[in-house]
Amino acid sequence: HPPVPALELPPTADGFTAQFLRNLNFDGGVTLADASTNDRYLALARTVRDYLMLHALADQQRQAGAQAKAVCYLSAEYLLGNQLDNDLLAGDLAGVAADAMAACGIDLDELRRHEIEPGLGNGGLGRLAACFIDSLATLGVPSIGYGIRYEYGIFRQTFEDGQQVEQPDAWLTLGAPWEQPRPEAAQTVSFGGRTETVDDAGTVRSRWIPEWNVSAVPYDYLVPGFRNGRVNTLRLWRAKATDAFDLRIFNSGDYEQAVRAQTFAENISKVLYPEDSTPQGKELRLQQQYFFVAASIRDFLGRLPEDFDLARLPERVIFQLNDTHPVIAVPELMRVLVDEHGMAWDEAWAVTQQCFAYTCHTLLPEALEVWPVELLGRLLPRHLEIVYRINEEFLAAVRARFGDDEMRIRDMSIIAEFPVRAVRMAYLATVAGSRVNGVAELHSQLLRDKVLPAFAEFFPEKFTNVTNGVTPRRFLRLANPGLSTLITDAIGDGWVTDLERLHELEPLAEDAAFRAAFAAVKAGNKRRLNEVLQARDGMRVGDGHLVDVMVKRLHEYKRQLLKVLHVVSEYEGVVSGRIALADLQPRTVLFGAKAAPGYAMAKRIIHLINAVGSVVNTDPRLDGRLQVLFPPNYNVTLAESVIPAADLSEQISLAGKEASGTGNMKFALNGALTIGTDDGANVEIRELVGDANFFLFGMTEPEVAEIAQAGYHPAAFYQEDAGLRRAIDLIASGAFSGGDRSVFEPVVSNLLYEDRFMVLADYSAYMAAQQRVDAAYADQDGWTRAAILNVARCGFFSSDRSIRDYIDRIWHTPPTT
Ligand code: 26W
Repeated sequence: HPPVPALELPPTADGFTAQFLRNLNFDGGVTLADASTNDRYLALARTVRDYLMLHALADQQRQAGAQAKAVCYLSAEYLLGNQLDNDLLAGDLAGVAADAMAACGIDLDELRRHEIEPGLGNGGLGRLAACFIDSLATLGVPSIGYGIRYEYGIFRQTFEDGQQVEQPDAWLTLGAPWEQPRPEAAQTVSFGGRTETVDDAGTVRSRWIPEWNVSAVPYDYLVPGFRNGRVNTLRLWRAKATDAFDLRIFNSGDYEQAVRAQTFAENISKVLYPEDSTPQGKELRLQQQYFFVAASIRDFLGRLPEDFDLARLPERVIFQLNDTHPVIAVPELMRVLVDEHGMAWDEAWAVTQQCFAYTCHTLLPEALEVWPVELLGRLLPRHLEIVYRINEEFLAAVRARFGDDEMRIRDMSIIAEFPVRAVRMAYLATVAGSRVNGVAELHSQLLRDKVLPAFAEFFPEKFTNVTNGVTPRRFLRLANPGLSTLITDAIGDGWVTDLERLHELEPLAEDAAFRAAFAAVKAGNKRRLNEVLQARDGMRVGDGHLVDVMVKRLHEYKRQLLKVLHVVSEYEGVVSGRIALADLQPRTVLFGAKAAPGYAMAKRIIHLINAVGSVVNTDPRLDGRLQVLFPPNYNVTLAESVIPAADLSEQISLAGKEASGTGNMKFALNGALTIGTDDGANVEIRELVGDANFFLFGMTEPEVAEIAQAGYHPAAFYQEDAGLRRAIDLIASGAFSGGDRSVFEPVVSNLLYEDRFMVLADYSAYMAAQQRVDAAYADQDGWTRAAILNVARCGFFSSDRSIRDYIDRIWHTPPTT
């Protein structure tokens, strides 16, 4: 085609400015003089995207015709965080953008603050998916992330009288400059109806006659690699009513009904389910799951050459199942191969088994999704038949190997019989996938031994581990510019894509000047956090305080209550005179946590934290030496300010319950010391940083299993430990609820009589570990040395390493150039 005026590469400030003004004028329809903050932000975002698009187009050109195997990452959640800084960094555009904004008289920081993060995930699983697509692009692995474009992401949390109130997250209302709708690439997804059998030249085949359709419209996000010219795609699907959908009803003459039907279809991508770990079994959620995987499979198959032999599909794709949420993709691929392409069942099953792999992200039995047969049969009748046949053949294989051991058959059946007939999605994924992985060494071990033991015996070769990781671009380079500069000055900037090079910092732990510089960075990060907290919530961490942080979803197994008991004990100690104020290490305890809206106990715990904070923070007897901060609406953006400022990272789940944790990695990588149990990836962090640089406490998983077996009696710990008794009694007395003993009574009685996660059993060990923390912090120089060693020894936790492990152990998809 004729030459078109392209953006200059490498980018210049003048070129950037010109494109920015074009976007402002022609896309935004305003002049610079009249532009609002939002106009300027949208034009800036568009301009950044334009530059990335240049790379994306060149990348597509390079990859066109290549026959490389691709990863399709199927995830119902992507907790992306802000895009602007991420894309400026990856595209090496920060300098020109800053110059261009200065030339236009625009405050770039104001535009940064204007951005609303896409919160299309709940917590660890969604954030992991976001780190993984960053690493896939940086490593140059052909890959597509597929998910759902929720109109409302994770709710915005506010507090009223210390209690959580949820507000809708209307993240799209001011425009969505990072996405590109591709309506021409829409797919139709069907639901409901029935199946019928047809005689196809002598073979009886089943076919699906669905009842209703929705259209899935893709919205593409550019996923740039770190300065490597690679740009992958994150394709998120939005539900729209199909024309046929409306027409049928319009023709019936019922206009209102037709519009209602449209709303019904579009509800599918309306809102992210805010439950993290306890599935609610809602029909709409199953609709969401099928909606996005059906669209994604069709989309990927549509990228293959017209005459492609689907028997060779495993040479071209691996679908990675991010937990059980996308597992309905298994019967969907079978249906497409058998019903739509006429492939023989056995061949289709062989293909399907090679095309899927499954990652489990939990150990809690209640988190494993199970879909009632009644619901599945109503929504996806053909898929239910397929699942039944998969199960029949699988159980026949089990019988062939172990005989008619009915106990074993009942245990391993993909169909559970009680309390209702239901499909166990984790079992389906395990039977169907080529690999099953846990997300940390301990988790993978427990997955084999406790969650899926019969399957590990039957398919030992399927089970593997890939320890989680986090992207060093966002969580070190961007979030901690001070430390990044210090590291780069010392060892060069290769660490950004080769994080093991942080080991080169180890000798500097013995260098007093480096320690001083490191401590100065931490102090600066605390000031930066204070600016953010002050502006956001009117809060600040105390000067000279140890910054003690527990940020993660609110869940009983994570044991925010153990942290609360520590705070209450310290408070009670000072107030009762048992602890001299001068002996109290000044500390700010910072919490961040959202509770699932229907999780009553988690919400009570939030209320308790706020209640304890308002008493402790204002009691003159504490003189500000102990502060509890709970900024609402913890999200990726706040994490980026909090993590670099932390001294102490709280990773205190009951051993055997936290699959991995990834916040734990982010803190250690930013030079916080961990106080933690022997759980999840804490185990690997401690092995790498060394016992001397980690505060370990609490029961091990085998010890937990043993006391659970013997019968756990929390009240006994209350009886035997005077400190614990005083803390619990103080809460029970109404000291944090204006004298009203009823407010926290459910929390107290749960602790005393149930305590499913053994908070009381670990209390004394935790208190002792906190004493070791205080003693260690008193030696500031020693603390800094340990912090540096944490940074130097955590290169393993790069998500680049995780992705390499997935490639080696599961995907076998080499990077392309
Ligand atoms: C509502 C159903 C449901 C069930 C499970 C929703 C969400 C889940 C997820 C599996 C919960 C989750 O995010 N798990 C976390 O995954 C992280 C990434 O692997 C781990 O680091 C965390 O330990 C694990 O809790």
